[in-house]
Amino acid sequence: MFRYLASVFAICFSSAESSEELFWGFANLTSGDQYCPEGYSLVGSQCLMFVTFAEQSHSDARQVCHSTSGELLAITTPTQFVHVVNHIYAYGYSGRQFWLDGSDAENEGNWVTSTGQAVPRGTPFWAALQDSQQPDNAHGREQCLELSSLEFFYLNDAVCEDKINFICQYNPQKQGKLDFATTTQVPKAVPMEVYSGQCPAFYVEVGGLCLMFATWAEETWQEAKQTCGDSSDLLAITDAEVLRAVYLYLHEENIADHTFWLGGSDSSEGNWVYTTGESVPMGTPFWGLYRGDSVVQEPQGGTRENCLMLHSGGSHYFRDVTCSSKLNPLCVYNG
Ligand SMILES: [Ca+2]
Ligand SMILES: [Ca+2]
Ligand SMILES: [Ca+2]
Repeated sequence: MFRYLASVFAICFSSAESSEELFWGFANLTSGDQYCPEGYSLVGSQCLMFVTFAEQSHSDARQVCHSTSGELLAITTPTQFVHVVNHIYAYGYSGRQFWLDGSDAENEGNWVTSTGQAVPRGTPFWAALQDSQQPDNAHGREQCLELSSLEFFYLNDAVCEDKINFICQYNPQKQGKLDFATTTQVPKAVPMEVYSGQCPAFYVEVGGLCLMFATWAEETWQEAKQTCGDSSDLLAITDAEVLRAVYLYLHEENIADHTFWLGGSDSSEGNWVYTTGESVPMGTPFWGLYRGDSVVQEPQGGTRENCLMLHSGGSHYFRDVTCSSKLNPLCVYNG
């Protein structure tokens, strides 16, 4: 029975590998569990088990995953991360903490999965307050990777002996020459409008878009809109893959000390829209965390803060700020 289910899943997956959308639509016609072994649920393109019936240390949790032909879940792409976080909120797991596959126990600060793959660092994966980002190796003793409700399900390093819930990822061909984990986690081609020509002067191709990081201009949000001009808009980020690409570019080019305007605003309080008319995605993994009296998620400025920025000190997550602040425009070419 088990082998039968596994082979059905493998066939369904491989036939739809080129189109996650198609697979997802197809799976929705019937129970998603039909494509996953007992206990596992289809999340994005992976069979995952959210183990909420047990609280274990990191090593004990790994053993449980192994016993169901799985491994602790490795987070590898922003798109996969979005699927996991949305599933947690949709299924009412929102008060919990979950172990993931990842540790720096061997070599402090060098985060790797159980197969030796690098755990992606920075935004939009790890939790960030307005002035600091995980991992913080608190008290010098945090060496295991978790998703914590206390950090709005961003990544955090925690004490490996803590007993918490965990997420297993079905991994039936672990010993085989075809690595299931690899085939399911190859970053999918991200559906976004790709500008196929060369980018105009001052624009660089990032995440399939032509972007201008106007580090020379310090302007209000309204002024920044003007700076982008007729053939550009302030950037509208609706895809976590684009946020990742922007974050990596800022660090590659050593301009991560700059804070940029995006095109989002909530002139109608709480209703965040871009100048392009698109909705601003809310929650994790877009908006940063903010520590005041307690840790909350942005936006937190109410009617005082109505414009959207990628804030340098806050690890370039989304944050609301006063529209009269003087920041650098981030424009996307639409010509
Ligand atoms: Ca930590
Ligand atoms: Ca506001
Ligand atoms: Ca704010």
